[in-house]
Amino acid sequence: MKALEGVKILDFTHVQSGPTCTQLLAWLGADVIKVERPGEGDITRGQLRDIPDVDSLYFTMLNSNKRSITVDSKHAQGKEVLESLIQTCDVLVENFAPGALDRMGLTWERIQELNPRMVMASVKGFGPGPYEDCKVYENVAQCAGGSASTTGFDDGPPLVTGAQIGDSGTGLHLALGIVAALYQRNTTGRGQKVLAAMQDGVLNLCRVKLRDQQRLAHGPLREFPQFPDGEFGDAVPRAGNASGGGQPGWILKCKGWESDPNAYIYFITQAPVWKAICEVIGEPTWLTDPDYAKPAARLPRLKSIFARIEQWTMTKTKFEAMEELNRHDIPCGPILSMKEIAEDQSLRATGTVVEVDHPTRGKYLTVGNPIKMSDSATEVTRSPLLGEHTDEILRDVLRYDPDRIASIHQSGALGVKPRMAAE
Ligand code: CAO
Repeated sequence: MKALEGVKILDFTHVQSGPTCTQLLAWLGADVIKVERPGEGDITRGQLRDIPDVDSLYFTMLNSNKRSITVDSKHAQGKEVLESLIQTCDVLVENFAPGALDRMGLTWERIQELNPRMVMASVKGFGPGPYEDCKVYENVAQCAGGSASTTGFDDGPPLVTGAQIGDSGTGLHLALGIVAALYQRNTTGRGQKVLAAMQDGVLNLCRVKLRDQQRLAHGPLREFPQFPDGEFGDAVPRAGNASGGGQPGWILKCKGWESDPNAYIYFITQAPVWKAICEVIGEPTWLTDPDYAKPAARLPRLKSIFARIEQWTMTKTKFEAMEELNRHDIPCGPILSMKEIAEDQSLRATGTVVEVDHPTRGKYLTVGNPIKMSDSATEVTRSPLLGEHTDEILRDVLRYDPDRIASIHQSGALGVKPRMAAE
């Protein structure tokens, strides 16, 4: 038994934000039926391809554990199929550009008419306001949500981050909204609309920076690298690698940094282990020296303190430093490359990195479910081929008889007839 067993999701999502949401729901046990445009399907199937004519890793890594049906939503009979699916499913998830679903005739009013219990969940770039009609991709959301202006170094331009906080982050927010709406439906019997705007999702993840914006009114941000010598303007500046929390931290070089771009460690000068830090790096006098003994005294000297600690970290590899510092409970983190993560056996053992077999691609790695539940285990299965389950869904989910299935195929609403999944 899985947590969301019995929940049927009509997955009208594409690209990244929506698919991350429905993939999570599939891992939690929901039956996710991905509706795709006949012929081409989700645009990511063909984007960033590494092997010709094979679904890209972009697609396969965002669409595990789903079934695929191809339906032309603008074809009369395709619309009929979609409306039957709306009547059968519990949740419709979509991340089309604003207005696209309405243009298909699937307004919220129509959806409620068809199925008052339906939860309709959407990702949009922006919530209601001046930008509500804009199309939005990941980095647009990072910029509009406050991440880019606060990321990077003070003397450089704004930076986007590698973590897909706009897409995957918003998918996560939406998944939570869907699960909560399903829970509320148990009491009310009604569905509801759930909206996660990417700008809002990014801002939610950047809330510490809005905290700092308000702190700025009361004086300089003393844990920032701009303190004490630099200037603070009227907006939160980029903090480089400074910690966003109350424990100062920085990225320091380790042995091999000259040739290895990831031979670095994140070092946190947590106050309760200051004694251990001083002993490990060989600066015992810092324990009693009034310039170093107390956290507030250290703030204006962080640059030189980290430079001294770096002299020590440069004598160790990042893994040696990690081992030694953790022996003293000093919080730190090696800068792991994607190669190291892909090869990490402990991540494989927990199912966080999973190898999956695919009929046309062969074996590939994907990121498994980061949420581990004691009574709802996740087995990651491969992404579906385009339209692989079209007939299976018409037959088993919509209970259409063979004549009806044949007639819909004949109409052209499903594209070219795919092979049955079992064939
Ligand atoms: N059958 C027929 N038509 C279909 C279809 C199907 N099965 N599935 C989709 N379509 C049509 C839509 O109806 C739409 O047509 P109209 O514009 O004529 O109404 C069309 O495909 C394109 O949809 P779109 O506008 O959503 O796609 P796009 O590539 O132009 O824009 C994106 C992509 C992501 C910018 C836009 O969808 C968007 O802003 N989404 C919301 C924010 C979001 O999720 N962004 C994250 C993207 S990941 O970085």
